[in-house]
Amino acid sequence: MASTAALPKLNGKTALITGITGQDGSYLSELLLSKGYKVWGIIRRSSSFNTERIDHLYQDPHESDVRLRLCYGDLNDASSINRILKVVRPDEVYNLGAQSHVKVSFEIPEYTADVTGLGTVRILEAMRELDLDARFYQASSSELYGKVVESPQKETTPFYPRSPYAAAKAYAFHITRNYRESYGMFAVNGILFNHESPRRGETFVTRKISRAAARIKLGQQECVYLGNLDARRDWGFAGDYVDAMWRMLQVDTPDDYVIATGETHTVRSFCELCFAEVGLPLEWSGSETNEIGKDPAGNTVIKIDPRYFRPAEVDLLLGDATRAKEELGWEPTVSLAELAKMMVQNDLQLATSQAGNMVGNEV
Ligand code: NDP
Ligand code: GDR
Repeated sequence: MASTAALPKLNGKTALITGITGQDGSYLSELLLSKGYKVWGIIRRSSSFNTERIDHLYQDPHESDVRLRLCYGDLNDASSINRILKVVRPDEVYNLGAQSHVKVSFEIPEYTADVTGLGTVRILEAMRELDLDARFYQASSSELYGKVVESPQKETTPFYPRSPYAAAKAYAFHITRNYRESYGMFAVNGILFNHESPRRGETFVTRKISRAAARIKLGQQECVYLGNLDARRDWGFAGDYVDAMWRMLQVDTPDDYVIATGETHTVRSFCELCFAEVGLPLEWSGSETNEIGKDPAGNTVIKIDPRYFRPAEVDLLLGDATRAKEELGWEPTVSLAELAKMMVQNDLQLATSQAGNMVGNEV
């Protein structure tokens, strides 16, 4: 772990990433390192290792020409944010850190508001106070659209947050725009629709399904419990979406952009893709509220558990990324079928190499 107190002089472009240990943080680090950036990541102290997604990028800080460095900090600790910004003085700041689980945000709403909402203004205010000439990216979300007002959803679609998480992200969105308009800062929102990958957290629905399909195929798990199978999402590949983040900070004029594939699918159809990939095409039966998915041998492999339903659901997300395509030259490259295949194949490998646990099934 590098200490920000003893920073070597850095040359070239430097990026600071909050949430570097998360799905997007790991892909963004890879992208920026491949472009020659020096990357600083803020990590939280944990009682066990929490850097698994970036371990392959780790460089011993004692070696020369180290381009990835990590330092301890927390979005709910303004002093740590101030200190890190003061010492690192990055050219670009990517704020990806968040309590990012929508269902969990109903259980810890205040904490979510603090980290996911106020964390953003802590960074912006520190940048302003330090008079830092850096570009700022805020990880805004399609959850802002919440209840369907218009479809497909684009930059001009009104927000209607449906969870403490989305409400916190709405604050973060507006404060980012406000600092841009008030102080002329280069601060932008990427309104990213759901994006997934083999590195997706195990409690988000796509990974929960791909992991279950693999483990059921290998006899390590009998069935998976899910919530609302009718929810529709616009799912893309995380690797494509971090490229859009970077592009947003390279344009001349800061603006906010929707990033999406322009296709929407149900949770049920993602189940079908994943189970077909392991050779277990699904048959559905049961009532609307108690649907079950069976494999070709008649075994029940998907059951509904009401605890996975949310107090308020986001029924339909479908994004229109026309502005990003025209102004950033951004395009998604991975179809949902390819994404499901990529995730299931990775989970098959993982399941054969390690005896997994069931902790991920709690949320
Ligand atoms: P993850 O949940 O995978 O990663 C979240 C990151 O935030 C982790 O590195 C986590 O650290 C860190 N973090 C959590 N709490 C704090 C805190 N108090 N202080 C500092 N860091 C903290 O999220 P994703 O990578 O999927 O998403 C990245 C960002 O984009 C998030 O802000 C998310 O809300 C947003 N977003 C994601 C979308 C998606 O589909 N993936 C779509 C739209 C927006 P640790 O590893 O220690 O837990
Ligand atoms: P989401 O992702 O809430 O869209 O937020 P998630 O994968 O958690 O849920 C997607 C949809 O699937 C339904 N669902 C289930 N969800 C989970 N987690 N577990 C289940 O068992 C289950 N069964 C059905 C949900 O009800 C929901 O409709 C993600 C996060 O990455 C946010 O940080 C990000 O902002 C948005 O995507 C865009």
